[in-house]
Amino acid sequence: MADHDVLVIGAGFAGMYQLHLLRQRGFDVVVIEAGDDVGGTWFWNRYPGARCDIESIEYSYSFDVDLEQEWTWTERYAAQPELLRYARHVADRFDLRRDIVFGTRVEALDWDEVARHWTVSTSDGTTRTASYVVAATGCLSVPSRPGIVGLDDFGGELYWTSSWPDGVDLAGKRVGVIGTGSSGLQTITAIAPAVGSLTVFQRTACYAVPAHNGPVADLLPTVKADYPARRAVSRMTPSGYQCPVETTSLSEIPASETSAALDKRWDVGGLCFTDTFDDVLIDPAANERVSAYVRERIRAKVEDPAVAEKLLPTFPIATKRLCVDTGYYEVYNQDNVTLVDITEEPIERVTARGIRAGGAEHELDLIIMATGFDAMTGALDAMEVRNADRTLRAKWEHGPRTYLGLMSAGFPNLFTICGPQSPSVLSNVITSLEYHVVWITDALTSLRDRGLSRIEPLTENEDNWVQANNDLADLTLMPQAASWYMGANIPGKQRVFMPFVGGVGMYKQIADGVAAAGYYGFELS
Ligand code: NA7
Repeated sequence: MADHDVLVIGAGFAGMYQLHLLRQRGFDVVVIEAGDDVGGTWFWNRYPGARCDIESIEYSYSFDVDLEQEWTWTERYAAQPELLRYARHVADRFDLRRDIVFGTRVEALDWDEVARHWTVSTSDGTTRTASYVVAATGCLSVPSRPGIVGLDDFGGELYWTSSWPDGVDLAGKRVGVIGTGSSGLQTITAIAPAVGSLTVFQRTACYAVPAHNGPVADLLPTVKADYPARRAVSRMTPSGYQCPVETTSLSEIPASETSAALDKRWDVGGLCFTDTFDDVLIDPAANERVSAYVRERIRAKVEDPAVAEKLLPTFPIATKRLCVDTGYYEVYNQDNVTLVDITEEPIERVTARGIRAGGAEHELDLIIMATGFDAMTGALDAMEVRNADRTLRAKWEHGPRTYLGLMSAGFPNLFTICGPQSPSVLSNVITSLEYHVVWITDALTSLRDRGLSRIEPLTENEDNWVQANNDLADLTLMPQAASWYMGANIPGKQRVFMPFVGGVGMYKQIADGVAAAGYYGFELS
């Protein structure tokens, strides 16, 4: 007999709901969480300006109608403190903490075929057994630690956006930021008014579209009155959320009207800007039209044309995660802000006094690393996941191999929420994780009801799913960018497009069909 029916790794938004639903179905569950509280991404990422890039009315649980009604979001895009408060509220409301072990990291999982359970070893030196393990470990939870020479020699303060401590005083200091993805952009914009000087080290210029953030109070009564219907629609969209503009093909809009169509979406802002053109990731000409439009917008915002030129992205828009900004480009109009394009002036090393790039030493009091994550596979790779002499890390050496992003052949009874080859990071992740939690819980309930205790995908079906994912990605422009979707930000990582590009609605139809067909492609015993 295992210690637990199910062991869940991680108490972020996925792990919390997984605990709640399994408990409701009568399973004995324990959750192991590395942090000291719930919230996952929103527990760790406390850097100045940290904010969600999906609208709060969409980026919220839909599983409980009372929760939906009682929680009141203040802003269109919720900031990190509000998201963490929400996570804590959910933990209190559903009494989740009593089954969560905090401050403890899972280090190894070992499958025992005879006993039919996983033995889970944790950083506190203990082991637990569980019939099933659900990895709710997050897609962007393991920071990338680029090997920049001399980082340890820096004599000033050094912080990572992904593990920002409380009480950092930036006032009047000479600050350097490395990285211009979503985290870098938000940090740069938030700290620019307070710091003495700001030097931004940019490797790749990003596309940022306006958030048009603001209070959401006016909208909430209508949304709350219609939440169930709204959620049902979101679950069938490609991205797991809705936009207030119709989706269309840019190539079908007459040339004389494309500017107006782009202006309209710019005025809406956020990820809807590209999401509402269904050909932007497929048709190079449509993509270039949208990319060029944003470049023009950047030129118009930045006063110094030479600086503006460095800020212009060249890769196809939306093939890397679009950034959502509030005054980012305008920061470069401040006298105390310097942009260093490290493709022209490469970082040679960090010194005791700052960063030397392109032969010049930038003296700094404080360096902020906003250099991203080992996305999608990082958290699973960080654990020893073993079945006899096989490890998941070795199996995935040339890229992740999953069936539906839910399981991997050779590793029975181990589920991943929002694993590679599921829509996850290309979607409103709350929509995607809720779907996986329900799917997994239904599967476990079905196994229990039928007196079964083992589930594993068949290799042939897994191979077909991997192939389908690659084929779908190759129909798009996505593989053209050196993105973390491709694993391109981690030296030595296999370059393969990791998320499922077919969209949330299509994925749901496939995975619903698999379950309805008695878990087609899985071996149950
Ligand atoms: P991202 O989007 O991966 O951004 C990381 C940034 O750091 C990006 O500009 C990188 O440049 C840069 N980077 C990474 N390594 C280096 C080195 N070695 N030297 C210089 N610059 C480097 O991570 P974020 O945390 O900003 O955002 C992650 C997701 O969170 C985001 O997509 C949203 O979904 C929310 P690169 O582009 O690789 O050239």
